Amino acid sequence: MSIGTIELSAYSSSPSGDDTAPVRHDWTREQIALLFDLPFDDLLYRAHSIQRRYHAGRGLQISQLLAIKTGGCPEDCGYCSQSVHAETDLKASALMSVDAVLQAAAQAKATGVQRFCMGAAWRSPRERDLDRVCTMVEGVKALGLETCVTLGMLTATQAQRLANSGLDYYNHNIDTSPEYYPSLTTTRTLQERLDTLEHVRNAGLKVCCGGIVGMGESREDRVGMLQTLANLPEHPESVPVNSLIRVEGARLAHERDVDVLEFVRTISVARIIMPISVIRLSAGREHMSDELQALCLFAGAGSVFIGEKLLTASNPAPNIDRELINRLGATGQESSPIQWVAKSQQ
Ligand code: SAM
Ligand code: DTB
Ligand code: SF4
Repeated sequence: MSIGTIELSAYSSSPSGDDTAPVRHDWTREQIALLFDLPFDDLLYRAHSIQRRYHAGRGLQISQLLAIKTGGCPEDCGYCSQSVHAETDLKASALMSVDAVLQAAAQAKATGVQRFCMGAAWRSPRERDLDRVCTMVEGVKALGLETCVTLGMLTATQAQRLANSGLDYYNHNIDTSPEYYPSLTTTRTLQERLDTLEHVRNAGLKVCCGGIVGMGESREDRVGMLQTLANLPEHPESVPVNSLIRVEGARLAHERDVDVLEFVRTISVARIIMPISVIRLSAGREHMSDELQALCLFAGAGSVFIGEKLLTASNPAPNIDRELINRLGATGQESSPIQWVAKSQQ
Protein backbone atom coordinates (compact mmCIF):
# COMPACT_ATOMS: atom_id res chain seq x y z
CA MET A 1 0.00 0.00 0.00
CA SER A 2 1.44 3.39 -0.94
CA ILE A 3 1.78 6.18 1.57
CA GLY A 4 -0.74 8.13 -0.47
CA THR A 5 -3.38 5.48 0.06
CA ILE A 6 -2.66 5.30 3.77
CA GLU A 7 -2.98 9.06 4.08
CA LEU A 8 -6.22 9.07 2.13
CA SER A 9 -7.76 6.44 4.32
CA ALA A 10 -6.55 8.18 7.46
CA TYR A 11 -8.31 11.39 6.45
CA SER A 12 -11.37 9.65 5.17
CA SER A 13 -14.79 10.60 6.45
CA SER A 14 -16.23 7.21 5.50
CA PRO A 15 -15.44 3.89 7.13
CA SER A 16 -14.57 2.44 3.72
CA GLY A 17 -11.78 4.97 3.24
CA ASP A 18 -13.47 6.64 0.28
CA ASP A 19 -13.03 10.38 0.72
CA THR A 20 -14.59 11.58 -2.51
CA ALA A 21 -17.66 13.08 -0.78
CA PRO A 22 -16.61 14.40 2.62
CA VAL A 23 -19.91 16.13 3.36
CA ARG A 24 -22.44 13.33 3.14
CA HIS A 25 -26.10 13.08 4.03
CA ASP A 26 -26.58 9.37 3.45
CA TRP A 27 -24.89 7.86 6.47
CA THR A 28 -26.18 4.44 7.44
CA ARG A 29 -26.36 3.30 11.04
CA GLU A 30 -23.94 0.49 10.20
CA GLN A 31 -21.30 2.93 8.93
CA ILE A 32 -21.65 5.14 11.99
CA ALA A 33 -21.56 2.12 14.32
CA LEU A 34 -18.32 1.00 12.61
CA LEU A 35 -16.75 4.35 13.41
CA PHE A 36 -17.84 4.05 17.06
CA ASP A 37 -16.31 0.56 17.13
CA LEU A 38 -12.87 1.64 15.90
CA PRO A 39 -9.95 1.22 18.29
CA PHE A 40 -9.87 4.45 20.32
CA ASP A 41 -6.56 5.64 18.82
CA ASP A 42 -7.73 5.03 15.25
CA LEU A 43 -10.96 6.89 15.87
CA LEU A 44 -9.13 9.80 17.46
CA TYR A 45 -6.61 9.91 14.62
CA ARG A 46 -9.36 10.06 12.01
CA ALA A 47 -11.33 12.67 13.91
CA HIS A 48 -8.33 14.87 14.57
CA SER A 49 -7.27 14.59 10.93
CA ILE A 50 -10.65 15.96 9.88
CA GLN A 51 -10.27 18.72 12.46
CA ARG A 52 -6.89 19.70 10.97
CA ARG A 53 -8.15 19.49 7.44
CA TYR A 54 -11.30 21.57 7.82
CA HIS A 55 -10.73 23.72 10.89
CA ALA A 56 -7.00 24.45 11.06
CA GLY A 57 -6.12 27.79 12.63
CA ARG A 58 -9.66 28.56 13.73
CA GLY A 59 -9.02 28.62 17.45
CA LEU A 60 -11.67 27.97 20.01
CA GLN A 61 -15.11 29.50 19.39
CA ILE A 62 -16.37 30.99 22.63
CA SER A 63 -20.04 31.44 23.43
CA GLN A 64 -21.87 32.60 26.52
CA LEU A 65 -25.40 31.71 27.59
CA LEU A 66 -28.03 33.79 29.32
CA ALA A 67 -31.40 32.49 30.52
CA ILE A 68 -33.69 35.34 29.45
CA LYS A 69 -36.79 33.55 30.77
CA THR A 70 -36.30 30.85 33.37
CA GLY A 71 -38.49 27.93 34.47
CA GLY A 72 -42.21 27.22 34.26
CA CYS A 73 -41.90 25.38 30.94
CA PRO A 74 -44.93 23.20 30.10
CA GLU A 75 -42.81 20.59 28.27
CA ASP A 76 -41.81 17.47 30.21
CA CYS A 77 -38.20 16.90 29.07
CA GLY A 78 -36.89 14.45 31.67
CA TYR A 79 -33.42 16.03 31.86
CA CYS A 80 -34.47 19.63 32.38
CA SER A 81 -34.65 21.70 35.56
CA GLN A 82 -36.98 24.22 33.91
CA SER A 83 -39.91 21.93 33.25
CA VAL A 84 -43.01 22.41 35.44
CA HIS A 85 -42.98 18.60 35.69
CA ALA A 86 -39.60 18.63 37.49
CA GLU A 87 -39.69 18.76 41.24
CA THR A 88 -37.09 21.44 41.66
CA ASP A 89 -37.25 24.64 43.65
CA LEU A 90 -36.39 26.70 40.59
CA LYS A 91 -38.63 29.77 40.46
CA ALA A 92 -40.26 30.67 37.16
CA SER A 93 -39.28 34.18 36.11
CA ALA A 94 -40.71 36.62 33.58
CA LEU A 95 -38.93 37.50 30.33
CA MET A 96 -36.00 39.81 31.14
CA SER A 97 -35.99 43.44 30.08
CA VAL A 98 -34.03 44.41 26.98
CA ASP A 99 -31.77 46.68 29.06
CA ALA A 100 -30.82 43.91 31.50
CA VAL A 101 -29.98 41.57 28.62
CA LEU A 102 -27.86 44.20 26.87
CA GLN A 103 -25.98 44.87 30.08
CA ALA A 104 -25.14 41.16 30.41
CA ALA A 105 -24.15 41.00 26.75
CA ALA A 106 -21.85 44.03 27.10
CA GLN A 107 -20.12 42.36 30.05
CA ALA A 108 -19.68 39.18 28.02
CA LYS A 109 -18.27 41.16 25.10
CA ALA A 110 -15.75 42.84 27.42
CA THR A 111 -14.32 39.44 28.39
CA GLY A 112 -13.73 38.34 24.80
CA VAL A 113 -16.83 36.23 24.18
CA GLN A 114 -17.78 35.98 20.49
CA ARG A 115 -21.36 34.71 20.56
CA PHE A 116 -24.14 35.53 23.00
CA CYS A 117 -26.83 32.83 23.29
CA MET A 118 -30.18 33.68 24.86
CA GLY A 119 -32.40 30.85 26.06
CA ALA A 120 -36.05 30.91 27.11
CA ALA A 121 -37.95 28.09 28.79
CA TRP A 122 -40.88 28.10 26.40
CA ARG A 123 -42.67 25.45 24.39
CA SER A 124 -42.89 28.19 21.75
CA PRO A 125 -42.76 31.99 21.95
CA ARG A 126 -45.82 34.25 22.09
CA GLU A 127 -45.91 37.05 19.54
CA ARG A 128 -45.34 39.90 22.00
CA ASP A 129 -42.48 38.02 23.63
CA LEU A 130 -40.93 37.52 20.23
CA ASP A 131 -41.08 41.29 19.63
CA ARG A 132 -38.93 41.79 22.71
CA VAL A 133 -36.51 39.01 21.77
CA CYS A 134 -36.06 40.59 18.31
CA THR A 135 -35.17 43.89 20.02
CA MET A 136 -32.66 42.02 22.20
CA VAL A 137 -31.10 40.44 19.12
CA GLU A 138 -30.75 43.82 17.42
CA GLY A 139 -29.12 45.29 20.52
CA VAL A 140 -26.70 42.39 21.07
CA LYS A 141 -25.65 42.50 17.42
CA ALA A 142 -25.02 46.22 17.70
CA LEU A 143 -22.47 45.43 20.44
CA GLY A 144 -20.51 43.46 17.86
CA LEU A 145 -21.47 39.99 19.11
CA GLU A 146 -22.84 37.06 17.16
CA THR A 147 -26.31 36.10 18.33
CA CYS A 148 -28.07 32.82 19.03
CA VAL A 149 -31.46 32.21 20.62
CA THR A 150 -33.28 29.09 21.75
CA LEU A 151 -36.98 29.65 22.33
CA GLY A 152 -38.65 26.30 21.63
CA MET A 153 -40.75 25.54 18.57
CA LEU A 154 -41.22 28.22 15.90
CA THR A 155 -43.61 28.74 13.02
CA ALA A 156 -42.17 29.68 9.64
CA THR A 157 -43.27 33.29 10.21
CA GLN A 158 -41.60 33.48 13.61
CA ALA A 159 -38.34 32.11 12.19
CA GLN A 160 -38.50 34.76 9.46
CA ARG A 161 -39.09 37.52 12.01
CA LEU A 162 -36.01 36.44 13.94
CA ALA A 163 -33.97 36.35 10.74
CA ASN A 164 -35.18 39.86 9.88
CA SER A 165 -33.94 41.09 13.25
CA GLY A 166 -30.42 40.01 12.27
CA LEU A 167 -30.23 36.79 14.33
CA ASP A 168 -27.30 34.54 13.36
CA TYR A 169 -28.09 31.12 14.93
CA TYR A 170 -31.12 29.28 16.25
CA ASN A 171 -30.50 26.47 18.75
CA HIS A 172 -32.96 23.59 18.71
CA ASN A 173 -31.64 20.18 19.73
CA ILE A 174 -32.89 16.76 18.68
CA ASP A 175 -31.35 15.49 21.93
CA THR A 176 -31.27 11.75 21.10
CA SER A 177 -32.26 9.03 18.61
CA PRO A 178 -35.79 8.87 17.15
CA GLU A 179 -36.39 5.64 19.12
CA TYR A 180 -35.35 7.05 22.49
CA TYR A 181 -36.95 10.46 22.04
CA PRO A 182 -40.41 9.49 23.43
CA SER A 183 -38.84 8.35 26.70
CA LEU A 184 -37.36 11.80 27.23
CA THR A 185 -40.20 14.08 26.20
CA THR A 186 -43.83 13.17 25.69
CA THR A 187 -45.29 16.65 25.18
CA ARG A 188 -43.94 16.98 21.62
CA THR A 189 -42.62 14.70 18.91
CA LEU A 190 -39.24 14.64 17.27
CA GLN A 191 -41.03 15.46 14.01
CA GLU A 192 -42.20 18.76 15.53
CA ARG A 193 -38.56 19.50 16.38
CA LEU A 194 -37.53 18.72 12.80
CA ASP A 195 -40.30 20.96 11.46
CA THR A 196 -38.91 23.91 13.44
CA LEU A 197 -35.42 23.16 12.14
CA GLU A 198 -36.81 23.31 8.61
CA HIS A 199 -38.45 26.69 9.27
CA VAL A 200 -35.18 27.97 10.70
CA ARG A 201 -33.25 26.84 7.62
CA ASN A 202 -35.81 28.24 5.21
CA ALA A 203 -35.56 31.61 6.96
CA GLY A 204 -31.83 31.65 6.17
CA LEU A 205 -30.70 31.28 9.79
CA LYS A 206 -27.72 29.18 10.82
CA VAL A 207 -28.64 26.05 12.72
CA CYS A 208 -27.28 24.99 16.11
CA CYS A 209 -28.52 21.47 16.78
CA GLY A 210 -27.15 18.61 18.82
CA GLY A 211 -27.99 16.44 21.77
CA ILE A 212 -27.17 15.00 25.15
CA VAL A 213 -25.06 12.02 26.18
CA GLY A 214 -25.72 10.19 29.47
CA MET A 215 -29.50 10.02 29.66
CA GLY A 216 -29.63 6.22 29.89
CA GLU A 217 -29.53 5.90 26.11
CA SER A 218 -27.67 3.04 24.41
CA ARG A 219 -24.74 3.24 22.00
CA GLU A 220 -27.31 2.51 19.27
CA ASP A 221 -29.19 5.65 20.35
CA ARG A 222 -26.03 7.75 20.12
CA VAL A 223 -25.52 6.31 16.63
CA GLY A 224 -29.15 7.17 15.78
CA MET A 225 -28.83 10.71 17.11
CA LEU A 226 -25.70 11.40 15.05
CA GLN A 227 -27.27 9.79 11.97
CA THR A 228 -30.31 12.06 12.29
CA LEU A 229 -28.07 15.13 12.54
CA ALA A 230 -25.75 14.13 9.69
CA ASN A 231 -28.60 13.22 7.36
CA LEU A 232 -30.42 16.54 7.73
CA PRO A 233 -30.63 18.30 4.33
CA GLU A 234 -27.76 20.53 5.53
CA HIS A 235 -25.46 19.82 8.43
CA PRO A 236 -26.01 22.18 11.37
CA GLU A 237 -23.28 24.83 11.43
CA SER A 238 -23.02 24.23 15.16
CA VAL A 239 -23.44 20.86 16.93
CA PRO A 240 -23.57 21.04 20.74
CA VAL A 241 -22.73 17.76 22.47
CA ASN A 242 -23.97 18.03 26.04
CA SER A 243 -23.11 15.70 28.88
CA LEU A 244 -26.22 15.31 31.03
CA ILE A 245 -26.17 17.55 34.08
CA ARG A 246 -28.12 15.58 36.66
CA VAL A 247 -30.63 17.89 38.25
CA GLU A 248 -32.18 16.89 41.57
CA GLY A 249 -35.95 16.67 41.08
CA ALA A 250 -35.75 16.09 37.32
CA ARG A 251 -36.86 12.67 36.05
CA LEU A 252 -33.31 11.80 34.95
CA ALA A 253 -31.71 12.93 38.20
CA HIS A 254 -30.18 9.55 38.90
CA GLU A 255 -28.90 8.35 35.54
CA ARG A 256 -25.59 6.55 35.64
CA ASP A 257 -22.44 8.11 34.26
CA VAL A 258 -21.42 7.19 30.73
CA ASP A 259 -17.81 6.09 30.30
CA VAL A 260 -15.86 9.24 29.53
CA LEU A 261 -14.17 7.54 26.57
CA GLU A 262 -17.63 6.89 25.12
CA PHE A 263 -18.27 10.62 25.40
CA VAL A 264 -15.03 11.31 23.50
CA ARG A 265 -16.06 8.71 20.92
CA THR A 266 -19.36 10.55 20.40
CA ILE A 267 -17.53 13.82 19.77
CA SER A 268 -15.09 12.06 17.45
CA VAL A 269 -17.79 10.43 15.35
CA ALA A 270 -19.71 13.72 15.14
CA ARG A 271 -16.46 15.35 13.94
CA ILE A 272 -15.97 12.74 11.22
CA ILE A 273 -19.47 12.57 9.82
CA MET A 274 -20.14 16.35 9.93
CA PRO A 275 -16.69 17.60 8.92
CA ILE A 276 -17.58 21.25 8.37
CA SER A 277 -19.70 21.76 11.49
CA VAL A 278 -18.29 23.31 14.65
CA ILE A 279 -18.79 20.78 17.45
CA ARG A 280 -19.39 22.33 20.86
CA LEU A 281 -18.23 20.70 24.07
CA SER A 282 -21.35 21.99 25.73
CA ALA A 283 -23.03 21.31 29.10
CA GLY A 284 -21.30 19.22 31.75
CA ARG A 285 -17.73 20.55 31.64
CA GLU A 286 -17.81 21.37 35.33
CA HIS A 287 -17.43 17.70 36.13
CA MET A 288 -14.81 16.99 33.47
CA SER A 289 -11.09 16.92 34.17
CA ASP A 290 -8.75 19.21 32.25
CA GLU A 291 -7.38 16.13 30.50
CA LEU A 292 -10.83 14.98 29.37
CA GLN A 293 -11.65 18.44 28.03
CA ALA A 294 -8.30 18.53 26.21
CA LEU A 295 -9.09 15.15 24.66
CA CYS A 296 -12.51 16.38 23.52
CA LEU A 297 -10.89 19.39 21.86
CA PHE A 298 -8.30 17.14 20.22
CA ALA A 299 -11.09 14.86 18.98
CA GLY A 300 -12.68 17.80 17.19
CA ALA A 301 -14.66 19.99 19.57
CA GLY A 302 -14.05 23.60 18.55
CA SER A 303 -16.33 25.55 20.85
CA VAL A 304 -17.29 25.92 24.51
CA PHE A 305 -19.66 27.91 26.67
CA ILE A 306 -17.85 30.25 29.02
CA GLY A 307 -19.43 31.88 32.04
CA GLU A 308 -20.31 30.95 35.60
CA LYS A 309 -23.69 29.66 34.54
CA LEU A 310 -25.13 27.85 31.56
CA LEU A 311 -28.88 28.48 31.73
CA THR A 312 -29.66 27.33 35.26
CA ALA A 313 -26.74 24.99 35.96
CA SER A 314 -23.24 26.00 36.87
CA ASN A 315 -20.27 25.96 34.53
CA PRO A 316 -16.55 26.13 35.39
CA ALA A 317 -15.46 29.46 36.89
CA PRO A 318 -14.39 31.81 34.07
CA ASN A 319 -10.89 32.32 35.49
CA ILE A 320 -10.33 28.55 35.59
CA ASP A 321 -11.53 28.30 31.99
CA ARG A 322 -9.29 31.16 30.84
CA GLU A 323 -6.37 29.47 32.47
CA LEU A 324 -7.18 26.15 30.80
CA ILE A 325 -7.60 27.82 27.42
CA ASN A 326 -4.25 29.52 27.81
CA ARG A 327 -2.54 26.37 29.06
CA LEU A 328 -3.83 24.58 25.98
CA GLY A 329 -2.84 27.48 23.72
CA ALA A 330 -6.35 27.06 22.34
CA THR A 331 -6.98 30.66 21.35
CA GLY A 332 -7.10 31.65 17.71
CA GLN A 333 -7.93 34.45 15.35
CA GLU A 334 -11.62 34.26 16.13
CA SER A 335 -11.30 34.19 19.89
CA SER A 336 -9.86 37.53 20.95
CA PRO A 337 -6.59 36.02 22.25
CA ILE A 338 -5.36 39.32 23.65
CA GLN A 339 -8.23 39.51 26.15
CA TRP A 340 -7.76 35.95 27.34
CA VAL A 341 -3.98 36.20 27.66
CA ALA A 342 -4.19 39.56 29.42
CA LYS A 343 -6.65 38.23 32.01
CA SER A 344 -4.58 35.19 32.88
CA GLN A 345 -1.45 37.28 33.37
CA GLN A 346 -3.06 39.56 35.93
N1 SAM B 1 -36.86 25.40 25.60
C1 SAM B 1 -35.92 25.43 24.56
C2 SAM B 1 -35.69 24.07 23.94
O1 SAM B 1 -35.97 23.07 24.55
O2 SAM B 1 -35.20 24.05 22.82
C3 SAM B 1 -34.60 26.04 24.92
C4 SAM B 1 -33.88 25.70 26.19
S1 SAM B 1 -33.34 24.02 26.42
C5 SAM B 1 -32.74 24.17 28.06
C6 SAM B 1 -31.93 23.82 25.37
C7 SAM B 1 -31.21 22.49 25.40
O3 SAM B 1 -30.42 22.38 26.57
C8 SAM B 1 -32.02 21.22 25.41
O4 SAM B 1 -32.48 20.86 24.15
C9 SAM B 1 -31.03 20.20 25.93
O5 SAM B 1 -30.33 19.61 24.85
C10 SAM B 1 -30.08 21.04 26.77
N2 SAM B 1 -30.23 20.71 28.19
C11 SAM B 1 -31.26 21.04 28.99
N3 SAM B 1 -31.08 20.58 30.24
C12 SAM B 1 -29.91 19.90 30.23
C13 SAM B 1 -29.20 19.16 31.22
N4 SAM B 1 -29.66 19.01 32.46
N5 SAM B 1 -28.02 18.61 30.87
C14 SAM B 1 -27.54 18.74 29.62
N6 SAM B 1 -28.19 19.42 28.64
C15 SAM B 1 -29.36 19.98 28.93
C1 DTB C 1 -27.24 23.35 24.28
O1 DTB C 1 -27.15 22.36 23.53
N1 DTB C 1 -26.81 23.40 25.52
C2 DTB C 1 -27.11 24.68 26.12
C3 DTB C 1 -27.72 25.48 24.95
N2 DTB C 1 -27.81 24.49 23.92
C4 DTB C 1 -28.95 26.22 25.14
C5 DTB C 1 -27.97 24.57 27.32
C6 DTB C 1 -27.40 23.66 28.36
C7 DTB C 1 -28.31 23.69 29.52
C8 DTB C 1 -27.71 22.99 30.68
C9 DTB C 1 -28.64 22.94 31.84
C10 DTB C 1 -29.01 24.26 32.45
O2 DTB C 1 -28.20 25.21 32.51
O3 DTB C 1 -30.14 24.35 32.91
FE1 SF4 D 1 -38.75 23.33 28.31
FE2 SF4 D 1 -36.57 23.36 26.77
FE3 SF4 D 1 -36.45 22.48 29.32
FE4 SF4 D 1 -37.74 21.02 27.51
S1 SF4 D 1 -35.54 21.52 27.50
S2 SF4 D 1 -38.47 21.51 29.57
S3 SF4 D 1 -38.60 22.61 26.20
S4 SF4 D 1 -36.88 24.55 28.64
